[in-house]
Amino acid sequence: MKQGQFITVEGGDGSGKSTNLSFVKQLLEKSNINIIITREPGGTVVAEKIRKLLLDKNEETISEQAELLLIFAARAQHIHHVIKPALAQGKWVLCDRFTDSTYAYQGGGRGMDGKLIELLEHKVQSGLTPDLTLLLDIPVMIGMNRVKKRADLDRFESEKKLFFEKVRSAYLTRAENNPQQIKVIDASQSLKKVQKDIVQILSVLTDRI
Ligand code: Z5A
Repeated sequence: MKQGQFITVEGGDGSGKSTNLSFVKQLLEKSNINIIITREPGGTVVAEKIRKLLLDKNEETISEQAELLLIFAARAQHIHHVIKPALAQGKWVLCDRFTDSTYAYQGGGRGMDGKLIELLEHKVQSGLTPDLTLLLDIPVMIGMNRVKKRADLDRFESEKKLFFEKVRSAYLTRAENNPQQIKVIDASQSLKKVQKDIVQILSVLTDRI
């Protein structure tokens, strides 16, 4: 049975998820919370292999359906081996991306059927959803400029601006429809201001324990 809290960090490319994950962990550890950091796609040996398949530029193109199924295959492994056992032990789980990414990238970006995503979510997660999601929202061009400095762009990072506009818009629609779970943070602010907002949101959660 679930006991710990499940927190996810979401956002478009260059929104600062990686930068802020360890900040969130440190913050929660100050409140004596036992927390693990993990990520999607990935988090287990098999799921990390699937991640590599998804992110690498392969000779053979990956169809949209194969991409969606691979993401949920990785998620099934991750939930079974990492997320559920940790929550059952009373640990908090801090995850870099989860199913909101699927609604944003595959649903919004690729235009895949939201009903199919919902069906897979239902089957694979059996009701497991994040208690809190920090959505780092950033205008596409600002995010892209931050990421552009990287040497090699992966399969997703190589998509065009329109794809990321659709991703952002799908994220914001999800946040509008799930205001209790998804808290939107303006990630174009300075890091100091972003982290101030994070502290404020998390203080509500830690006050409840
Ligand atoms: N994907 C999917 O399609 N469907 C799914 O269901 C799931 C995932 C789960 C891998 O994700 C890909 O998988 C992802 C979607 C797809 N594709 N993309 N693209 P990932 O999380 O591993 O990859 P990512 O989105 O590229 O994240 P990242 O590499 O970790 O970047 P980030 O977390 O968004 O940003 P960052 O590395 O923390 O920051 C980028 C730079 O900006 C860095 O130099 C920072 O120092 C700087 N930065 C950060 N914050 C600030 C502020 N506030 N001001 C100025 N500069 C800043």
